Amino acid sequence: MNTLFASRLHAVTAEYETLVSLKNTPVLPGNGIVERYKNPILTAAHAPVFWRYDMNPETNPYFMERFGINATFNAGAIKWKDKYILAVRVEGNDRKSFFAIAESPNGIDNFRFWDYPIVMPEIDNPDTNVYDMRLTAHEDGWIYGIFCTERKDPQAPAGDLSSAVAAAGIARTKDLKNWERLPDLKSKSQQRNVALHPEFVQGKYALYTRPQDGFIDAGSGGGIGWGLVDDMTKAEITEEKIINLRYYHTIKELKNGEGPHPIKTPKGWLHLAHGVRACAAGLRYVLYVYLTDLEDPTRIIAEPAGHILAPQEDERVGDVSNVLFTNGWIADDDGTVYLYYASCDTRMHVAVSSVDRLLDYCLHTAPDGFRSAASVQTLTEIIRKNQALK
Ligand code: M1P
Repeated sequence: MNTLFASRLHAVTAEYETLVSLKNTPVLPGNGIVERYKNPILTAAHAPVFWRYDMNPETNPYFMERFGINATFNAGAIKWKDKYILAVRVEGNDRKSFFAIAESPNGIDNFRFWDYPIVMPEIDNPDTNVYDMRLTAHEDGWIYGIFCTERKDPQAPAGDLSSAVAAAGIARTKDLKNWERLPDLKSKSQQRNVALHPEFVQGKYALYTRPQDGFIDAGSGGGIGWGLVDDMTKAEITEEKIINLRYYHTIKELKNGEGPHPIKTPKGWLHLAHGVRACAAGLRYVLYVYLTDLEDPTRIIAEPAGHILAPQEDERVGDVSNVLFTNGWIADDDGTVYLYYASCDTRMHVAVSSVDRLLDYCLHTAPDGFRSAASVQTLTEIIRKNQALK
């Protein structure tokens, strides 16, 4: 082994081990609703050394990267065999995304990737890019992964090499290693941010959707949709209704999308979603929560105004700046909730709350009044009550 190879191997491995072993700590006091943790839980540098490097000194005498990883983000999540599991969107330097499982013993640090990425079978019309998988352990016994599959727009004029078509890809597994690919969801429009509800509703599978006119723009797609499906092996939505609308001058004016599937609580289904607004700096993606009825998951019971998490400090900068995005959370049996979110399509973070706290937040925080005067009225009421305590 040459000296250069040996010293680089040593340095790169030591750097990796230090990174993946870092203990994480909550950022306190926080806002009482949710506590962010200090370190990102996954970055491109968390990709194993044996993914990025050819470890053979004969074929890689300079110990250089042979497969660069650009980003690790937008992970689905599930508690499985007592481990906190993320199905991570890993993006190579070649811009292609794929899925890989990372696991942690405690949900907040020590995330390590499994040795191999997920080999997602292709269908007749192969995906160009796959990303943002939502994991659902459905009551039918399968774990489903619903993700976005992107292909070049066949209608794009010659020379247009960016127009694409988004659809919901569907796969299922029993062990998170072997995946059975099912046909893509059929629906009237393009789709992204589709998530599977964990229970049957009226004897059918239920999907949260995000109908959109084009690849980027939601257009006439009015918000987060809902549709019932008879059979996931040939999933088709014929009737889609919007259950969480976009509104003028709110955090979800331009687009919104369901995050992971909702958590069942005694007071309703707790939802986590992203909202997008436009501003001079471009698009701003923030996270919000809402609550729907246990019997009718499409009926909103409560939706506090504004975001629960928005990009701050280092989270603001990355490949696609000013973005927080989520498609994974885990509710433990003791009620602790781990919210996994990505910043700027670059890295993964965790914030921790509890079912009780999120319900309290939903049920006792004022909804959006859609006008400045209504916000002032809400604030005045809080101040008046606090002053009365003196
Ligand atoms: O770049 C921000 C996000 O943009 C898309 O989300 P949406 O369809 O709601 O705009 C997705 O491509 C997502 O992966 C990405 O994080």
